[in-house]
Amino acid sequence: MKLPSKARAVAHSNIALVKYWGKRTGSSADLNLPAVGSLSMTLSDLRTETMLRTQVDIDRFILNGKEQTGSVATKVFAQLDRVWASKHSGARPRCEVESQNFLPTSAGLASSASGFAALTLAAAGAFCLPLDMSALSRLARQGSGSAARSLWGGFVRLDRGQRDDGLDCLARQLFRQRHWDVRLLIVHTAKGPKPVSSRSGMEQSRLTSPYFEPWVATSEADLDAAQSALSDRDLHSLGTIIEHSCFKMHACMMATQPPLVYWNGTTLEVFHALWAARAQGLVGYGTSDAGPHVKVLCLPHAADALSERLGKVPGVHKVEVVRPGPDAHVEVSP
Ligand code: 2P0
Repeated sequence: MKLPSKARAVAHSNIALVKYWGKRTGSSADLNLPAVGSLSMTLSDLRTETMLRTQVDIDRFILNGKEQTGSVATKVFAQLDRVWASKHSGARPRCEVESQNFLPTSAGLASSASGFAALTLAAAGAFCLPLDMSALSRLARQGSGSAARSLWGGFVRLDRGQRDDGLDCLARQLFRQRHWDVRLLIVHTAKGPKPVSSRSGMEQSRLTSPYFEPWVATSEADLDAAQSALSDRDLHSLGTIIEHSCFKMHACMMATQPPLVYWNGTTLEVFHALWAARAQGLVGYGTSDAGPHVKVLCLPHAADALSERLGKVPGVHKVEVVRPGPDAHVEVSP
């Protein structure tokens, strides 16, 4: 079978409004099944662009212009193996993967989400897989849980499922990009990568945090309530749920042994400033991931004033404003 010579994919990053933290046990670790479902907004602007070339002699992975070796490259080649083995038998062709992240890498801004989604889609194009987004999302999830949500634009839900084989752990688009014109402010409170990877942090939480089980038990209700609030374009209801989901996740992290504290002092100051603004009628709701940055969901008319206000909190480096982003896509060259 003659493969295309190259495929170029673009996938946008996403931020979970209802969070994913922790893996299911009792099934193969390679399936990377989440303990809880999640619900996200895909982001405009922040994205990964990946070019995959097949007519090469050795596997290479170049990220932001620099060749990567060690565990980062190993994960990328393992993902190529998965995508290849889902349709073909025999040896996978050697590949050169060149990715550009238009966002900070490993800083709690979901570079693995857009990265593994773009990689999976580029590999699917280059290896002649059917472009069935649901199936590709399952493969992307095996690379990184949050990547399962980055195949679609707009608002996406990933259900945890019950089956040990993971076939019912599925992501789907709930609402398209244009469903609701909201803004997400990304309030940067630090520079550089996070100290503990999500994958090892999650496992530590599952093993040691007394709040892990309640976290899992209460997540499904948050998902359903968030979906309903999103459907109604009800910022107050959605905002209340996203802050609750974020703080529950961080409580679970902080009660891990040793403590997992992804926040810095500025993170908390930003939340206080956000709540003070809200009390005065300037409305936004915050969330934060496995990193110190704060993301604030608000309506367009509040974005500028809130950015200005949060940008003045000491320790804040910059505030970016993004919107709901588009679907991932791939172009294949013969
Ligand atoms: C999320 N995070 O839902 C949550 C909130 C971090 C906190 O998904 O182990 O890099 O590769 O599946 O996808 C980060 O986790 O973890 C993440 P793996 P991933 O966005």
